[in-house]
Parts: sequence; structure tokens; C-alpha cells
Amino acid sequence: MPKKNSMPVKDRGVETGDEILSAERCLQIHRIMVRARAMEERMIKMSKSGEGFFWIGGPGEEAFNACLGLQIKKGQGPTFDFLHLHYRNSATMIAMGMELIDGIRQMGMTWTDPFSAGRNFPSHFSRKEWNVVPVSSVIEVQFAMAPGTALVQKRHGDGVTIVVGGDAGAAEGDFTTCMLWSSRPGNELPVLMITMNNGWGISTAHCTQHSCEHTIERGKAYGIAGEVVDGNDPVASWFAIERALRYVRSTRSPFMLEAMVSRLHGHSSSSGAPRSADPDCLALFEERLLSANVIDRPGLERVHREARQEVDAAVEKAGQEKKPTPAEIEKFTYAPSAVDAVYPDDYTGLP
Ligand SMILES: Cc1ncc(C[n+]2csc(CCOP(=O)(O)OP(=O)(O)O)c2C)c(N)n1
Repeated sequence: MPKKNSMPVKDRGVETGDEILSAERCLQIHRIMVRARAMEERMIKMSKSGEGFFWIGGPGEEAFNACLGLQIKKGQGPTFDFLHLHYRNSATMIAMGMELIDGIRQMGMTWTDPFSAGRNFPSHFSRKEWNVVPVSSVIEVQFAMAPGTALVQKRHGDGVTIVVGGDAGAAEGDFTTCMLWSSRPGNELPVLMITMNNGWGISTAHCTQHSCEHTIERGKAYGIAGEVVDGNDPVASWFAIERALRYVRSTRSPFMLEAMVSRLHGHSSSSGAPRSADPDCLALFEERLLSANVIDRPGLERVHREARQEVDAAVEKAGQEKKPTPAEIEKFTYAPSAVDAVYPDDYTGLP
């Protein structure tokens, strides 16, 4: 961690308490956040215009997620980190190198969607060469799977497993399964359990569901240490993730991190995805970047303009790409059903 020195902070970066993130790193994180936000807000429009049907994603979680993606040991196999993500992790994927057009492709259900060939919901990522295990719509099952990859990593290599979910999902037994299997005496597993606490599970408020204020408090019963961080603050998030990963990598045992975040567009397009008045991590970060002289207003506008252009070009290109036909829908499934037999290859629409 860079220590304070006599140079003014504005020449060095942005600080939270004693922690200072360099100007270069701040600009990198900011650009990822802007690109993620531009992609997601365009995807919401696509859900309303008929270019897509259902939207769910990560506006409000970008600050923490961008910092997470930049600290992943990326690659394939147990010597690299395994990621069991949820459907609000777009900024993590973008920080790891995902092209915006790939998020747009899944939203537009094109054949070229690299995660599901146009078959899954948006933000249901999957990337074998980055150890990104397919995101599940069934919430929290990723917490039951995470000990599996962590067990392999305990035995081979120095990668760790990172599993992410929402606060409401932590009520599922899968969350407890993860704590239990990760903390067996003598068999502790290198798992970083992350809860993104946006205060809601669709329309259920956190305070009406959980008797403890923070999910990480449950770790105490399993001897798992944890930390709560302001997930709207990229500086605090960066260093909390760094500490947590250092702990899991060096001790080969579990740790819990809870990021307090905002839900900026409701749960999904099913609730209309209206903009909420919750604190916006991007707007908050931009104020700090300006006051620290890390960037000026024209500089901010340029980042936003470039992101909009990138998304516009992606939507234009993806809109011209092939979509799977009903006849192709069961390709890549384990057990093709009677649909294959009933509909010929050139069938173009279901009744
Ligand atoms: C096992 C299961 N139960 C219920 C649902 C329906 N469902 C989808 S998202 C959601 C709320 C999840 O809330 P939280 O875990 O806090 O994550 P958030 O969406 O707020 O990020 C629920 C209940 C589901 N998909 N899977």
C-alpha cells in the first residue's frame, strides 16, 4: 500500500483514510466503470425496444467489480483463479478483458454470444479459458460449487477460488455449505466468499430477511474471518480485495468480504429497471477524481463519449449477426427432446 508522503494527494491519486490509489490506477478503474455502465444502460434500452427481452445486470456494483477483475490471476486450470460469479459482475468481466460487444451479443441473443451462443439470459457469463464457471440463474448454487474448484486448488498450484453472490441469496443453504466445506479443520480451502449487499432480494428488504446486519457475521461460527467494505468506493474496495486475496492465497484458507453497494436500476427489466436515487459509485468517484485533479471535465466527457461510441458500434454489429433458429435451439444440450424430431431444420417460428 502506498504510504502518505509530503506530496499533495492530488498529484498522486485518490485517498480513503490512509490508503491511496495511484492516479493511473484510478483512471483505469474509472474507464472500466464507464464502459460497464454504458453497456448496461444500453442493454436496458434493448430490453424495452425489443432488441432483447430480459435484462439483469450490474449498475451500482461497478466500483467493487472493476477492482476485483483487475486483481484476478487470469488463466485456465487450477494454477489460476476460479470465478463463480453472479449476474451483476459485468464490470469484473470487462476489467478482465471482456469486449463490450460480447455482453451486447448475449443480450441480443446472437449465435456469436461467446457465453451461451444466444441461449442464456444477459450477464450469464462463462469463459473456460479464464476459469469463469457458467453463471447460474438459480441463485447461490455457485457457493455449493466453489469448494469443488478450491479443493483442486488446495492440492495443485496456487490459484484461489472467488465466489460472488447477493445478500438475499446468502439465506440459501448453499451459502452455509460453502462455509462448512471451506473451513473443515485440516482441510481449509482457498475460497474468497464475496457478498454484494445491495440491501434487496428483488422486493425483500435485507432488514426483513436477516437477523444479523452483515452476512460475514455468520462466518464467525465457522472460524472464517471477514471484512465489510464500502463497495461504492473504489479506493476502499481495491485495498479490501487486495488484503482478502493476499490472505486466501497465502493461508490457503477461506475469507469473507461483504461489499455494501447500490442497486441503481431495480432488480431487473421485470421491475421496469427504473433509475433509483441510491448513491451512484460512478458519480461519486468522478467528483473525487475531479477534486484530486486526476482528470478534468473534458477528460471525463471524452471517456463517456468513447464508451458510448463503443457501445453504439457493438449494437450495430451484433444486430446484423445471426441468431439461433428454433430448429437449432437444442444444439449443445445433453439430451435433445422431441422438438428436434417435430420441427424441420428450416423451421422459422414456434406456434
Ligand atoms: C434458488 C432460487 N430462488 C429464487 C430465485 C428467484 N430470484 C432471482 S434473483 C433473487 C433475489 C436475489 O437477491 P440477492 O441475492 O440479494 O441478489 P441481487 O439480485 O440483489 O443482486 C431471487 C429470489 C432464484 N433465481 N433462484
